[in-house]
Amino acid sequence: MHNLVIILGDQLNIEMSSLSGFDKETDVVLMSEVREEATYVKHHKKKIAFVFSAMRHFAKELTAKGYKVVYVEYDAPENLGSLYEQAKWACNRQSIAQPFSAVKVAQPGEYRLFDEVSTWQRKLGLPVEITADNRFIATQQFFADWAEGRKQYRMEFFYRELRKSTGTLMDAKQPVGGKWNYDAENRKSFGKDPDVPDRTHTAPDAITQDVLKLVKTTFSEHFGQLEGFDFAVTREGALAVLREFIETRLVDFGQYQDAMLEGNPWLFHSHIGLYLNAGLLMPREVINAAEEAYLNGRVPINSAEGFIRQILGWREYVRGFYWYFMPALKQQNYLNAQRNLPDFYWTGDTKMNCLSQCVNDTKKYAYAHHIQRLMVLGNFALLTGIKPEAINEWYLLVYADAYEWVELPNVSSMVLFADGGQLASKPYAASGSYINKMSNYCKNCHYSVKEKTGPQACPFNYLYWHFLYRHQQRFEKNPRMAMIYRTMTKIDETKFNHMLEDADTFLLRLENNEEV
Ligand code: FAD
Ligand code: DLZ
Ligand code: SF4
Repeated sequence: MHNLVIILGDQLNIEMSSLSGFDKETDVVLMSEVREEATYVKHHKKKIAFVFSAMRHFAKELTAKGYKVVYVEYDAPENLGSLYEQAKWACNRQSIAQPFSAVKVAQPGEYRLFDEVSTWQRKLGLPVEITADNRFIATQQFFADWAEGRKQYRMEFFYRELRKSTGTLMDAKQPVGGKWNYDAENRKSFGKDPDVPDRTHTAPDAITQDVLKLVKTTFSEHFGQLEGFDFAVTREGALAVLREFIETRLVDFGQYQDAMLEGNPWLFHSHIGLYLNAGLLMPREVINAAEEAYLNGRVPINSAEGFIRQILGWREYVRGFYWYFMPALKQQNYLNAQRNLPDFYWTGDTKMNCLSQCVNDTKKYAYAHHIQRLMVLGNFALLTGIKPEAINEWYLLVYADAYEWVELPNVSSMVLFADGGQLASKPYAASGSYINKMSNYCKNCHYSVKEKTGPQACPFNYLYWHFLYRHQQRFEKNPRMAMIYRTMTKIDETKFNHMLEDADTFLLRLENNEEV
């Protein structure tokens, strides 16, 4: 057998299933930087720089270990622009090796590419083996077995199954500490002068410098700032980021995981999402490191459990959810949201300080933390009814950790409630008071978070009630929303009508692309 093993830009781990059984005498790895993957959405410049540099470093690492690697750089004359064309080229290029008897590739993370690769066997006239995507702990079948026969698919119960089956944070059959979930202890905001440790900065080496030059000239039209690139681009570098997180920030991760701070999106988060999603880190080793820190008494249970839940719970769950509900998930629009994406999602130019800060963090770093994505950027999209395809495209291209398998469930199901409640039991809608409680954004805002109506009122306040009012029929029977609908009936009618009018005026301004 002479195998051509294709390694995609987010499969950068020597333990990938497609590399298992690799014969260094006869097999060849193919990696290519291709136009199709780099431009199917206009990814943030920092994301492309990260993926290309990490790919080049991984190819070098494989070569040093004796693997035969054909690496096609973006500007190379033999670059044909798509993964398929490049695979065909490699198969036809007799000089690389003996004619290949098979092509191997680990299952692509995104449905679009999986669908495409599934046609290769017919088109290439060669066996194409799609091996399991082993960058996750749970298989797709594990999720499907759990989901079978359920009406609701709540992360919490899936997570408990994984805690039990992997023995993570378990004391025999009971959760360590007696509780499955410590969320109630994880909602602290910052005081006046929070002492936040710096994140890990990785200086670009020569390979990264070359990639930065390429991205600067080739992808100048893409979103985001390239300057200040300091992501790790190797497994070793990613492990260093993980280590520093475990040693310096995990201890406070729990209590501050929902807090936001002007000018600093990094806070006590781990900043490893991009490394996990590119294969530089594997979820099991990350979970083990956090569990060990708890068992050694270095971090409290609410931090260790809260962090592990993000990875063993949310990350595994959304990936299973994606494959279980695709391709239908992409078409969902339960709330019939039809609005175009406002320009300020690209520019950050809005008088709403929370949104301006979160967009600017995103532009600058290709990063914003979970609550910025959910309760500021997402909340606004939900309340104003931005159409799923527009806001999904935005989220897919702006973050360095974004791939459709994780972005789509988070945006369509969690943020937009577009699946009608398969993922979330109620929409994550909130007024300005939530943002004010969890951040210091409101202090520097043109609008006043305390005011509910009038030109100075925080738009989130009246948009919140407008949202609840226009979807009343859908939500008033939802037991988790009964209280808020009871509160709604108690609001003075004149004041309520005033809020609805303010919301209509605001939505009209948004539609006309006027400054808001
Ligand atoms: P931490 O806060 O330190 O969390 C640790 C890890 O847990 C993350 O690295 C990630 O691997 C995992 N995790 C946490 N929350 C989630 C979640 N909801 N879904 C899946 N994994 C999770 N995450 C992505 O990896 N890619 C995306 O494209 C993405 N898009 C999102 C869009 C929206 C609207 C929302 C609300 C969330 C999105 N998330 C996405 C989840 C989460 O915001 C990011 O994983 C996290 O902010 C990455 O930063 P971190 O590594 O510092 O995470
Ligand atoms: C994200 C990305 C980018 C920007 N470029 C490439 C590339 O040039 N070559 C490649 O093999 N992979 C790239 N990727 C990652 C793929 O888009 C990813 O493998 C699919 O989205 C499936 O998850
Ligand atoms: Fe955002 Fe409203 Fe606070 Fe301004 S007042 S920062 S718009 S929540």
